Amino acid sequence: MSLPSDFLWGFATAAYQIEGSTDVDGRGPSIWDTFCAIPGKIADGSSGVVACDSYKRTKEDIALLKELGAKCYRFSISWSRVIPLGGRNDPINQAGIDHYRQFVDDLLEAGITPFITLFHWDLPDALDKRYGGLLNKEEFTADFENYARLMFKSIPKCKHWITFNEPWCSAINGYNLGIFAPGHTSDRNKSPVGDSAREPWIVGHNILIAHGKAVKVYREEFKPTQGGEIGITLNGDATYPWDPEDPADIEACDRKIEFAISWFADPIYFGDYPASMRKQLGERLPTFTEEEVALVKGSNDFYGMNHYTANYIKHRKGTPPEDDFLGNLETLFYDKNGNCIGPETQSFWLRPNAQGFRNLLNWLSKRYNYPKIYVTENGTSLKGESDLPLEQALEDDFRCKYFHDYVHAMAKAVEEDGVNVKGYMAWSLLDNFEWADGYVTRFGVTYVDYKDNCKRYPKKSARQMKPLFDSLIKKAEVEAAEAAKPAPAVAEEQAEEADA
Ligand code: GBH
Repeated sequence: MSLPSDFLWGFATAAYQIEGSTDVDGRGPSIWDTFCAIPGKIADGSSGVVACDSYKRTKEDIALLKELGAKCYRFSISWSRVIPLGGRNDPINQAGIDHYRQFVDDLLEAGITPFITLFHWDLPDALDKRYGGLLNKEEFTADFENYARLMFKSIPKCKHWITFNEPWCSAINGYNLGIFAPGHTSDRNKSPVGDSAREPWIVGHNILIAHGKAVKVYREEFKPTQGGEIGITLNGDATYPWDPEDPADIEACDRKIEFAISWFADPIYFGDYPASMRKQLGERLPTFTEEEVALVKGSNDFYGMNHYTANYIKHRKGTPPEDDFLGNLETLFYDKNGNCIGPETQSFWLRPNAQGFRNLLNWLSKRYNYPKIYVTENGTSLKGESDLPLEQALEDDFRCKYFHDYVHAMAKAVEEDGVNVKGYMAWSLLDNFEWADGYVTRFGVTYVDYKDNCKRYPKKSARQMKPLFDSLIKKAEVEAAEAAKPAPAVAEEQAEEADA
């Protein structure tokens, strides 16, 4: 037993991936509605119009969470449901607010702790059209602040807030590769607009400022009375040197994590971007004004960690191309000696390697002085899962092993390395709309039968979670007894004193 008795575990989802009902109750369109409508952007030509139909099935989803024994649930709010046009001078939509308020009430009623993500990539489309969305610092950060305040005020019972999910993905996938909404890239075969060498760094900067503004609002106007906590969720993969003997590969391993995680975490914990990024990107990386440093530095009550996979890292020589975002290196599945990082999945980028999770937990904890961590996503797809008949898909032993290995690696990091993890949310409660991959890639512990009215069938992995965490979380009585026990050395001394 190595996880603390107050450890929270559960599942995560995101609004656009599960809700459907995109034109119900006054919801305005988001950039994902617009993006999905462009032919060729989504692998199976699909969209989130129906998804898992979760907007209409909140009771059913909560019953499922309860059945699986979940202690917490992370979901995101669709901004354009609560402010259909998104802006601070635009009308608010009470029906949207009431929906999420009720959902939180129902979760709490079921004994499940809500974690709310304010922004999981689905910007109101009107803001993109009005002023360029995430690219516009003044407008975007003011509108996000306004939206955040509205949600803090409307849902006082929620005690765990996440400002942004994976800003890396919004910036790189949305403004460099162009594979996510709004699809900007320098590649004119893919998009008429975009500057892959500049826009991602501007977007990343603006997200940090928006995060800082929302945190300030929460801390000044709500935290004193509501008593909750707020942080950001960052994605990052683990790294191993391609050639363990080559110092340049070892250095590139750190640089890879800096370009993925420290891009956001360094400003939040230290007040500035990593030196490695400044060195490579020069003036293309924005600089923080004093006022911005004051907003961003120290703005995490906890670190939200999304983690899935690992890579071997090989450094590159010479000057990187202007649109490079990795840090002048290659990410590989095989090392110099032919070792493979892990088995294939349905996702080209994902290969299980649980030791990497433990390594990265340590890397983060050392760099940022052992912050409180919530693992806000961790999970896997399975190669060919969508081709399996239902009965076989439910026997997802590969996913069971993934969760077993990753959760044990995390528990070891807590027990033996002193890492401060307080919660874990598996991705995902349901098979759902996997962004540019559409519905072909499944990440759920619950099978969703899209051909039969989105019926839900828990897979083996869904049922495995409770026993897995029960075996690792200390019982409160045991923990209290342990804490009350004097340390062994002291006990010995006391025994000697008693003898004398
Ligand atoms: C998460 O992102 C999302 O938060 C969630 O919505 C999604 O459904 C889930 O994971 C599963 O995909 O080789 O440079 O292209 C995943 C994190 C980070 C994974 C970037 C893909 C690509 C790295 N992503 N990564 S690259």
